[in-house]
Amino acid sequence: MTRFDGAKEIYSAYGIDAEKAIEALGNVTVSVHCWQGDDVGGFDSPEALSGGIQTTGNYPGKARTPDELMADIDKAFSLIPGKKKLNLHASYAIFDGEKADRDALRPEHFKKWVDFAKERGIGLDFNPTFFSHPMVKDGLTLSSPDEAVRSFWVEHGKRCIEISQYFAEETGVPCVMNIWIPDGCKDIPADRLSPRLRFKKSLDEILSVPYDKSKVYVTLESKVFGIGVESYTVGSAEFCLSYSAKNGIVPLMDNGHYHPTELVSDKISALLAFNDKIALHITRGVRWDSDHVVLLDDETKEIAKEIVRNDALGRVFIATDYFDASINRISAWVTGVRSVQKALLFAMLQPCEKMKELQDKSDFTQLMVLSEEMKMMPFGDIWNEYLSRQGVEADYFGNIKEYEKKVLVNRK
Ligand code: RNT
Ligand code: ZN
Repeated sequence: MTRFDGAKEIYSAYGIDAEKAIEALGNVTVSVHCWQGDDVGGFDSPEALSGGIQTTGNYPGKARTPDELMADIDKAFSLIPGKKKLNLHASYAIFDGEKADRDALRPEHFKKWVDFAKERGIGLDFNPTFFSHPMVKDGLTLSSPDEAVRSFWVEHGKRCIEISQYFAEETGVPCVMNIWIPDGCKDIPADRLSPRLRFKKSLDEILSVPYDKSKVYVTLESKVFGIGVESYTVGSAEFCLSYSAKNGIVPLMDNGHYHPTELVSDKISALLAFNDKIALHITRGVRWDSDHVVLLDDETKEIAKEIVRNDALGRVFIATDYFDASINRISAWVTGVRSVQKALLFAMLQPCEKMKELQDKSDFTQLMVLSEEMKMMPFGDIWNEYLSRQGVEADYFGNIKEYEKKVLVNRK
């Protein structure tokens, strides 16, 4: 008997079908962020990373060109099982001849990414880039009181909707376009309302561009604070939720964007009660929104459980968002995305119905015992079977080390 057969039997004693779980996991798409490969650098300007987000570390091998980033994505994707999308930022535009500024970006500046996606049979997601740019004035973009600044960024948003629709049409896969702005204040503002009203107006203007809602899903990401933006963020949770609800767009929760005792796993069901679709940025904040690599930790598992046991896999856009420059970047990619997938598989292997029954009977004693029992189940054997069926190596470290020696260390 193989380890998988043994594990399958153990699970089936609890009424859990491991084969079904493996099949279901193979159908889940994770949108993998491109920006782990180059520390959120992008290719459109030499500006340093700004907007209150930060990468730390200088591990060798950061991708410096589109070709290098594409090669690294290929390497990472070859070691990540299951369905993937690639999540791009506008700052990753590729210019052949003349450069275009953010308010003049056009589909052709992303043609190489579309070719890349088509060759690999994957979809693309997109993000306007409202940071790392000279038109960010006093830390503000869509909420700026300077009309030239505000309208520049509105135009950027509009261009991005056009590009998102182009992605969807070319790849045949709907595109999720996420809006996140870094706008806010380091210290106590005198006026919290006006910037929010300007942000609201800017979003209305961006969304006035006609687009096909079956092809482009616009999402709005909130945030509690950022470095240098500690006292006030324009796009707070309440603002973004209210705007999304009123305007028929999709709320996005990044689990690094809340106070540390708040849990996104608890928020998912609240949003599912009111939204057909929701979106997630899965990350790991350590004491702050530090964007550490996602691990198979308790909160990641709890997030996955909330998606799986509420039968919401078709309603939640799952994306990763972290950036670690202190370790091998490809390993960071693979470890983080695999962690999300492991968490989903773990959730698929829970006796969810039985557990709900126990809750309804208020039998929290048995619920606790059963939950703890589940942690000791031979989950790893099911995961390994999944990897082998997907034709992906379980041990990726050696493979990545080889690539580091052959390719990454030569990037000086
Ligand atoms: C920042 C947000 C945002 C970015 C990316 C690069 O706090 O999480 O999603 O990480 O757009
Ligand atoms: Zn995010």
